[in-house]
Amino acid sequence: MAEETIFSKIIRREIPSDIVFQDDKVTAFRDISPQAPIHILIIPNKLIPTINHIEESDEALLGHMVVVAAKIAKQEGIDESGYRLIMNCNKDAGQEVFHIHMHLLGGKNLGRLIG
Ligand code: D5M
Repeated sequence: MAEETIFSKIIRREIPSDIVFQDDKVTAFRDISPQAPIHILIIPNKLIPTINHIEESDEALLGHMVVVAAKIAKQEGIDESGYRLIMNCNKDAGQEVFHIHMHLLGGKNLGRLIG
């Protein structure tokens, strides 16, 4: 069994956080250390430690995370100006919290990441 992280407490609302969306599958909340004017994390309610732990049966869940991210981008008014979704896996990508999360970043020109 993987160890719970602080994100499980956020999902259960045991510690304060700025939740912008929650349903039976995912929770989305503002990042405590924002790297852009809008920085929201979308996480599955079930604990999956890293991208490497995603199973085929999780495909719909991962798709739902992207659908929710797009809805939140619209809600935040950045769907037309643009935004970036990022998921980090393990050390070289700088993953700090071992409960997968999708970073939704926007609200400014983020520059080019690749190319
Ligand atoms: O990103 C982990 C992210 O999680 C990082 O941007 C800070 C954020 N974080 C950590 N603790 C909290 C709480 N309590 N609320 C909101 N955001 C939090 P990674 O991709 O693992 O580097």
